[in-house]
Amino acid sequence: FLKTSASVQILGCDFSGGQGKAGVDQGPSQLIQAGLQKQIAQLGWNVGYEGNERYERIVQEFAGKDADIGQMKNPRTVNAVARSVADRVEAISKAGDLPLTLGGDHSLGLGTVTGTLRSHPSAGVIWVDAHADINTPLTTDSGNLHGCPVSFLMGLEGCDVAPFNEWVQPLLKPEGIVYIGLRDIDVEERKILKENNIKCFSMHHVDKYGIGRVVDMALDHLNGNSGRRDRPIHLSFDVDGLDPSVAPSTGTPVRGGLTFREGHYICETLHETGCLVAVDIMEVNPSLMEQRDAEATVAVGCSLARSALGETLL
Ligand code: Z70
Ligand code: MN
Ligand code: MN
Ligand code: MN
Repeated sequence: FLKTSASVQILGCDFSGGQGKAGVDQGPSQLIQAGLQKQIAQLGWNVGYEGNERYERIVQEFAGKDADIGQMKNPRTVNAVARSVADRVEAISKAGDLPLTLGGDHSLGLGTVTGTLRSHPSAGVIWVDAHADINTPLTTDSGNLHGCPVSFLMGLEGCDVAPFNEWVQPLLKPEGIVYIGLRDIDVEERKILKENNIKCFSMHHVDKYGIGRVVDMALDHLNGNSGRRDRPIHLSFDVDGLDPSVAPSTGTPVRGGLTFREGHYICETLHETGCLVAVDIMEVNPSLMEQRDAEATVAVGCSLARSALGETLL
């Protein structure tokens, strides 16, 4: 657990193939250039940084030869990248370090959560996002695989499909994930969420209960209302969960999102549990909007990561 791990290993995933907009592959290098590695070191962690060229090589390997499979776009590339991410996150986690994965688009979540669950089979997931990312190859209209990682993690109907079925295991149970921040859900995703009885705190719930009670209820849900708070937690934070006024440079901004403080409160509280075993900061796209918007979005990405690693607690 985070309590005992003294090292953070940053995995920079320069990858945009799970959606259609270029530039999200520049998220990791911009977060690093903004000083993230040093900032985390100043919190008292040993910090390593790896990744980028590994994923560039995979993207090159499939360039020009990755035709759609059914609705799915860039399936071989997304598959190979997620598989590689899963192996790295697993290895980092099993070495007792905390993997901090920087995206890149959220199709990477298939890799990060798989890696975590191989290392900590009992881990629960907190998925902060405007979107549920639970389309299947059968329900996706866009064909963008960043809208599908959660369904693959659960092995929902339609996900037993090549090339993913060469390695993806249904490691995540519907009761093992909680969403916070939802406000843009497709019709068929809504059905999937209902049928599988998946715990969702939409922006409506954040308004109704306040972020404090929402995070409390999320932790209670993952811990089976046991009163104990000892389940390992993977935080997968899509910056579009934040309001576009806070994180404008992202591929699919949706108004009415989490405030700066609400986003940070989630990270701080999860740090406070001592049970965080992995963190993802996803969908930072510095090429969108004005330069100052990009800088603000990169800065908030760094700041969320620092909060998850204990910055704001005294
Ligand atoms: C839509 C789809 C999505 C992020 C957009 C959108 C999914 N449900 N995820 N932006 N981060 O295309 O499946
Ligand atoms: Mn997402
Ligand atoms: Mn999203
Ligand atoms: Mn559809």
